[in-house]
Amino acid sequence: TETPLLVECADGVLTLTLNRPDKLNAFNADLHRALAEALGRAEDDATVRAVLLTGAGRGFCAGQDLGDRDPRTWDAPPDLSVTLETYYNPLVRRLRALPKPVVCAVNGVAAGAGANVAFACDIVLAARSARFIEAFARIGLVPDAGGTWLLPRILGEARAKALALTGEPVSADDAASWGLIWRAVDDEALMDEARALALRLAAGPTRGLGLTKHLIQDAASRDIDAQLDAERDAQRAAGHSSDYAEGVTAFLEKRAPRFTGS
Ligand code: T3D
Repeated sequence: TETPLLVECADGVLTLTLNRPDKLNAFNADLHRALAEALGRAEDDATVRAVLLTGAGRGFCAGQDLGDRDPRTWDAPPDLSVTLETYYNPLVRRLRALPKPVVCAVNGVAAGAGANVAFACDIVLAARSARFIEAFARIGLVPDAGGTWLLPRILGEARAKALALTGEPVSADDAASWGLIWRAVDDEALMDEARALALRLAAGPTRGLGLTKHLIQDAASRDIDAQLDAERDAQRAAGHSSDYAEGVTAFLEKRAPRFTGS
């Protein structure tokens, strides 16, 4: 059988392509395990300085593979808390904990956990034809993969509830103007733009970028005084990176910096 995840590393970018196109790249256990392993590599391998996540075929990801949840084959319903604990929650935690930027190129429809996993990435570009669907209500579930945390923070309760309760699709343009994603781009330009962005980030001051990502994520759970303390501590660490010394030297020498990620 085909590998459910294509993994390629070049020029500091680890490109992960969800590869179950016949099922719009829906998550099954094999795909989850492959993603977990690849993100583990992104953590451990210092030559990986950015991750690019995308999907093969016409969809990005249709969420959980419902073929693996067929009630006609049950004796009793499955305990879905187990799959969240085993797969979805660790995936979202890994994406957010990774001290390196994760770019997501949403090439087509992103539904259910597929939408919320995209939103958990650091910079999300979407093809203008892509749609985001909080599909959970359509099958009697609640939004997972961080959706109920993220949506009200970004959208406010009114839009968050409307999307989650109706399962209505959101266009890439609306997702961008509502702040759910960074940018909607023309379909044919998506992968070039996403690759260029990932390459640029991979050539950046990785230490400082990772610290910045975590400061911004953690701000939601801190007050201003605690956040100022966190900035102080992160700046101390950034100031000890060799990329900081290189950045200032390059500025003073009026040349482009050559960051190494250390
Ligand atoms: O269970 C747990 O562990 C709990 C965790 C839950 C997390 C979740 O994500 S729950 C939400 C699960 N996802 C959905 O409910 C979305 C289901 N899919 C759709 O509603 C539609 O496919 C889309 C709106 C995403 C796209 O529609 P469309 O018309 O562009 O495509 P299509 O024809 O529906 O799908 C194309 C093929 O992909 C089709 O197969 P076929 O008929 O060509 O053989 C379809 O069955 C398959 N497919 C799409 N989504 C899934 C899927 N197969 C299995 N699971 C899917 N989620």
